[in-house]
Amino acid sequence: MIDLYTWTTPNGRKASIMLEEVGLPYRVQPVNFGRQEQFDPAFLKISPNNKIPAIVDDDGPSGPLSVFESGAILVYLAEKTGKLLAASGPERYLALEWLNWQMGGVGPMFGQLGFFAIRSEEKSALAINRFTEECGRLLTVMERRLQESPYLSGENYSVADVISYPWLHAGTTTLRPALGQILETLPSVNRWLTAVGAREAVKRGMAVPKV
Ligand SMILES: N[C@@H](CCC(=O)N[C@@H](CS)C(=O)NCC(=O)O)C(=O)O
Repeated sequence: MIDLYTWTTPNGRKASIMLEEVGLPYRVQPVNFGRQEQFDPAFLKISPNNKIPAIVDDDGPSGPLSVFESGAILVYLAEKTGKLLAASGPERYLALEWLNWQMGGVGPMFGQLGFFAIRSEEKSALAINRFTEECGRLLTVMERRLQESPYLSGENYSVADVISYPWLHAGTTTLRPALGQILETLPSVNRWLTAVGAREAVKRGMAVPKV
């Protein structure tokens, strides 16, 4: 059995979508930010960066294994099941490129845009402009990629799509007021959002945790 430590945020949902996609049984362990549970010493042993998501797999390669950072979790689950990441060859590296593009770009930039444009009481025009511009740039990179192929890593749905979906979805909901009209001008990104969002595993993963 796998324990998933998560909360109601885009980064947490990358891991729940992946668990739903690969069909492994898992138990949800909510880490309630309202109660600051991400700083509990027991959780820090699993996730030393005090962030969700993290997993503990009782049935790891050589006994129980904990994994933090969503990119590492998705690669671990893909390799455990042989799903959503090619074992070798160009397709594997394309998926890892776009997975890391999300990890280093979309996740942090969309997260900072949410902080400066929406959650922060003090509004810094410099920070808001900087992150709006960078998010817009990342979205146009994604549009160009999705004009070439149905999914981020090519012909097949992969870990790169799973890891990107929750932040792109946030772009259409909570971050929509900050991003403005840009998403509406990107037909391939919208086609991808509709296709990925229609997957049953994605719908189930996006509803985790139930609070
Ligand atoms: N790079 C990390 C980012 C994880 C992350 O930022 N998680 C946020 C929620 S979306 C968190 O746990 N925040 C709690 C805190 O900062 O105290 C990943 O992708 O796993």
